[in-house]
Amino acid sequence: MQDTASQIRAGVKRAVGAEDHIRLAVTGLSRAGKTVFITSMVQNLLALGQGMNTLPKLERRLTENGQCRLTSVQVLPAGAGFLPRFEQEANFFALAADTPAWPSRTDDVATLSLMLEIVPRSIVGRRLGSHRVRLDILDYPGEWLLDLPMVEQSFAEWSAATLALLRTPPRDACAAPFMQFMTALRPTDLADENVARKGHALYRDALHACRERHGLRYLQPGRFLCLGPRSEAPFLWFFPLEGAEDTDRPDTLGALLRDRFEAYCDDMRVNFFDSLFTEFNRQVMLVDVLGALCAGREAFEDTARAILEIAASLRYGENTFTGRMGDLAAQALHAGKQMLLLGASGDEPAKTGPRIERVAVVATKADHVPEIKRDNLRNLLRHLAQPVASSAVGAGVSYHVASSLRAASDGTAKIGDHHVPVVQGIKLGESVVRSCYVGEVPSGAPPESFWGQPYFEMPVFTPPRIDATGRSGIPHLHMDDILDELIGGLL
Ligand SMILES: Nc1nc2c(ncn2[C@@H]2O[C@H](COP(=O)(O)OP(=O)(O)O)[C@@H](O)[C@H]2O)c(=O)[nH]1
Ligand SMILES: [Mg+2]
Repeated sequence: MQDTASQIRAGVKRAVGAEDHIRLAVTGLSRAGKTVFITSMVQNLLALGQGMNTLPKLERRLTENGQCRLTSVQVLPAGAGFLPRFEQEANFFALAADTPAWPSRTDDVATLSLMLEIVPRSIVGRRLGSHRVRLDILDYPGEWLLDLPMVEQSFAEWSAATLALLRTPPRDACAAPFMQFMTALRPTDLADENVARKGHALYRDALHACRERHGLRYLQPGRFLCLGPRSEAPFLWFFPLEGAEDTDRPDTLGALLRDRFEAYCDDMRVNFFDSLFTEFNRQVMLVDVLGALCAGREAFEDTARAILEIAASLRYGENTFTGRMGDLAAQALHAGKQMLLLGASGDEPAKTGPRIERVAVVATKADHVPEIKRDNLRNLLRHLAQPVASSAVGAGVSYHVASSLRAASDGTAKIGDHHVPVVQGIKLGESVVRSCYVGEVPSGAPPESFWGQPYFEMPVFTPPRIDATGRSGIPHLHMDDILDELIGGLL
């Protein structure tokens, strides 16, 4: 919840027509639905700006005397930014084509900015002109957050923990070629680039096999799966090594792999955790709960573990010097005092990125289950994402069940003598609408009996035909609730 002081500050800013700046990070493991979520959010905001009621909850908030106070929504030009741009148009064209297709797969970070022009509520504010809200959206792979524990480990610690995990089923079968190669190596062997690259390629294959064959998610390093910038730079060519304490002698394989591991961790810290990551003040965490449920027990438990690590990242920087200084500065500001922040050396200004004020945790693709099961889905999400609430100290955390693009609708079908709730859509590769009874969604930790038999299935539906002009937005489920929770207070 925002405190009263910040509400007052926001109110004053609005009254004098100033600009609010929201930095919204959207994350989730790959295939969680980030690209479709952002495409739908942006398209529906653009349509709302043109007077279409695409996001009813926001529209209600913005309507005064029968008039919508939102006068325009624009995508801002890219400028001279360093980050790749989110391909909004290409994604929308894919969805709105004659043969609608899901946007193509992306694994990198991407960004897009919108400007919302709003007529202020107050008479004073209105005299001063529109109130503007700038919304910077950042899409980044949740897999990268799994690297956070690595940056606090030594190469030897990371190697030992990773190899222990690789020896457990079902990882062991996926990692067999890598383990066979690696166990023949010694840290004291002379450094050989061919060996390092071969080991790296085999380790990467093992991670991919764990994800593709078993739906596993707790896989490190995240950038071996979701490449991102400088994806073929030599510092990425490492792998976990047995006995990696023994890396003191230069020119050995152990020293080479350790140096690369440390360079990788430094790069993640400097270019991601300490810079990009500290700039957000809103976070959306997308979780494909249904996909994890469908992939079976190991995948589900591994997803839970990955969420635990991702949630811990919300605490990043909290106990650091700069984090504490940020709190002191906020208190001073509260007391109306000015304060100069100094770094540990006493002469460098300390970095104080904005804190995340709100976190929306979302179970995606909820159109796969009929309405009557969506409460269960929300409860299951809460169960999975419990650590988020305890990690996001001081932030408002909300839980949602949503579909960014509704590809299936609710219906009923007769099974035996009973009418049962189903969802109806066109399965990918087919051309007729079918009823799908997808099965049960447990309302919390799935009981033992759930895993015994396949109780749940998840077909891929074809996206529906949508208005190619974009003016009608994109049909969704509850996207307006999420946006209202995240930015409603500023409108
Ligand atoms: N039925 C349905 N499928 C969805 C929805 N959102 C995403 N998907 C499916 O999930 C896939 C992955 O989504 P995407 O946004 O590319 O995931 P990302 O890797 O997190 O960016 C898509 O290709 C769709 O098949 C949704 O709201 N409804
Ligand atoms: Mg994507």
